[in-house]
Amino acid sequence: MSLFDKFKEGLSKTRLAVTEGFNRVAASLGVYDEDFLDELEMILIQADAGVQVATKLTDSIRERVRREGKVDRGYVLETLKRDMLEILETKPFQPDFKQLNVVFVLGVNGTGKTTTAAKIAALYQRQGIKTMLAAADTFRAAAIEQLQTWGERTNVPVISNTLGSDPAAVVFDAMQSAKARNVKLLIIDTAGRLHNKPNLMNEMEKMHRVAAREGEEAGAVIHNFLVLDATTGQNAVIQARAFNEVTSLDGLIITKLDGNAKGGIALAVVDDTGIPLVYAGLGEGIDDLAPFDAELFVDSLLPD
Ligand SMILES: Nc1nc2c(ncn2[C@@H]2O[C@H](COP(=O)(O)OP(=O)(O)OP(=O)(O)O)[C@@H](O)[C@H]2O)c(=O)[nH]1
Ligand SMILES: [Mg+2]
Repeated sequence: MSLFDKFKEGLSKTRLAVTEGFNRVAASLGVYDEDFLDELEMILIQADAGVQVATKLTDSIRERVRREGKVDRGYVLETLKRDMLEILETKPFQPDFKQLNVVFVLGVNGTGKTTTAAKIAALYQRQGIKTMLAAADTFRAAAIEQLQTWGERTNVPVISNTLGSDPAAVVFDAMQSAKARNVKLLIIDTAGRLHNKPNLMNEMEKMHRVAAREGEEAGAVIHNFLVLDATTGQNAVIQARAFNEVTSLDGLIITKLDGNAKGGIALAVVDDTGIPLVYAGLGEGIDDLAPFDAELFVDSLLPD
């Protein structure tokens, strides 16, 4: 399956809502005028693009409509695409594998962190990059087993400790092991944490300190990815803001884009935070993760 087909299939519900809405309104009004733009704004809001983005996207077309009374379909779609791409301007995750890269997978409960950690590991392991996983969610018994199961299935070693142990100690062990085995990509799965719980945020800082200290000599590069669940809608924007205040985020991953019509949230979070999207979760399977591609994303969303 091509990456475009993957996006199209994963985003099919959002695509259906946006495309059908667009075509229905166009057919009933028969013209692309100010009324059409009001309706389009609603369609974008319903797809969870957020009020700010919906207004921004339609206002840029509105200016020309005000001057000329109406515009044609081609102009609407071209302008939408151009402006969406401008919002989504991305910075793909292309680490230098000459040294060790440490990826922290962060986020609130249940967003898809563990699954995403395993998916990223599988993606690079398959490309021949020496990869390792660390189970730094020592809070939930099932979390450690869940990661170990993924590790076995994908042939990626998993560093773990016992339930209730200090997650920073797991990070320490994983850093030693990664350096000893010449690992190039260490992915650290972390416990779900709420941004308004100081002790959990302190725990995160401690993990970061340990990784930075243990990685310094080896020139390790640390990346912080925040996993957001598309089904939470606009709350994802608040989560991204809050995590970014405490730790500097290098990338966002939006999961569960499949199965719902809320794909517009990608536009809302990037517009609000300016943090690039690095991956999109498009299903529960190990291969259902795609490097985020703004062009494919936008083409998957808009009518042809
Ligand atoms: N449909 C779909 N489901 C997903 C995706 N990513 C994760 N999931 C599902 O979401 C559920 C939660 O995933 P986990 O990876 O356990 O989430 P987590 O953030 O590690 O959860 P906690 O450790 O409890 O905070 C699982 O049932 C996953 O299969 C995705 O992209 N699409
Ligand atoms: Mg987990």
